[in-house]
Amino acid sequence: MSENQTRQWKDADARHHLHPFTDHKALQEEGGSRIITRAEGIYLWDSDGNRLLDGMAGLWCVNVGYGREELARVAHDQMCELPFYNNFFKSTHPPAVALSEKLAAITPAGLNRVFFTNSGSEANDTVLRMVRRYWALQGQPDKQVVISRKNAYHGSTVASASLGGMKPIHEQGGLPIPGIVHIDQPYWYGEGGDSDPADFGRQRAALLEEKILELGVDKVAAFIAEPVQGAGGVIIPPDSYWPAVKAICEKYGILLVVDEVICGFGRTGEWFGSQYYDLKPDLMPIAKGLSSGYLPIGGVMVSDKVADVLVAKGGEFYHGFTYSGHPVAAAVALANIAIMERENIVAQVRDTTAPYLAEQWATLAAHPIVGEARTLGMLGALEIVSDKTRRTRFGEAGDTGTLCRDICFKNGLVMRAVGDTMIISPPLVISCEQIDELVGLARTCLDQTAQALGL
Ligand code: PXG
Repeated sequence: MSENQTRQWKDADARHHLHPFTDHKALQEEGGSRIITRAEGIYLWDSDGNRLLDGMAGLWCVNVGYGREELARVAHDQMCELPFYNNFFKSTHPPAVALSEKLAAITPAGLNRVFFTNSGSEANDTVLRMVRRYWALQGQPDKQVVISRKNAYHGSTVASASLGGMKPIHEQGGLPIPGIVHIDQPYWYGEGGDSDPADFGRQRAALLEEKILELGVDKVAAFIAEPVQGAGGVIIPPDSYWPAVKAICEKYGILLVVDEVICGFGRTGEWFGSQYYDLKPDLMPIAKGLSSGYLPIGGVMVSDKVADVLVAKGGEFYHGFTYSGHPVAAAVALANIAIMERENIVAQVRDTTAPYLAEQWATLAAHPIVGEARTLGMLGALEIVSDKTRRTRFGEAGDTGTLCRDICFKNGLVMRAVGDTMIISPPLVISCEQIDELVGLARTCLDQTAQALGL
């Protein structure tokens, strides 16, 4: 691509394109967007011809890697056969049927039905409406409140951003909407101080019980959480956390919603994070890895417990999207799952590449500016600190993360910053040699970050 072409794209982009989660003033001051033009395997190329190792799998989604022509062919064939028909008004089509059957087979036991959406955000909007409908049908219309967690990410629509627990998001636009409350997260490194991680995990789980009792069981509909918080900074809860949360949900009979938008489809080394943590979700939102991001598609897996009520009690659920279960997206998702099965990608992550990543990533903990290096499956985080014992950060929160992220881009690595936590979520097809490359690049970038900080 010529320099001229790149300039034209950047200029047109600056004039006409409002990007998601972007400070446009700052973007333009920095010279505009990076233009990504093609990709193959775990690598991206920009319009200047630079190669980047995509440590984020796009946006936590390209699980089978880039360049899968098979998926393009499936999309092509489905577009020729039936490019669109809806699933409303007593209709459906073969791709939606086949995908729902497949999802029932690969998701945890008891989840046998899917409500299709186009994104994770829409899946979580569906969750909010569905849990309230469930309790209304059960004769308990006052059970309306959903408990979530601070620093959770569940999407960007009004309902899903409200379910999320990110303060800066809530501050724009008067969120959360009523009926959603947030408890503290199980972030031991950031908030656990000197406590024992297992005790801390139990304490943070106990907050759920306290909140249920404070609100009254007759008011609480559900608890929603990601198995491992992704956008919040790859927060891996202490092992004591999930068993305690699960027991509390069971004790009080509130619905457990496990948001698998990031953890689903192999990211943890199991098909679903719920299997990793032995959870039995009542509702399970999915998206991203469902199609490896090749086309937009999401959904909510619905347990027999909930679905049986929705179906048995009858009455219409006034909810759905034009493109719910879009035939082309459904066909591609099905083919994506077929690739994962054929290539044994989940087992390879669990048995080979995730243990290797864990081992190699852990070596970064010795770096002078790394306070903690953690992984779970194909998720990883580095806590950047100025003082390892006190866990103090450099200067303004987030500045060092941004500095390190920019250095990563310059060195051909996509690694994201959440505040001063650096995170990765590479394509699941990354090999051990490529993990060496990823960790080597991360180390170089940490060195250069330390240097830029004057160390
Ligand atoms: N739930 C979870 C757990 C997510 O991570 C959503 C729901 C919403 O999905 P959609 O498809 O509506 O985007 C997500 C999305 C980031 C980042 O910066 C993360 C997401 C989206 C955009 C940016 O890490 N996760």
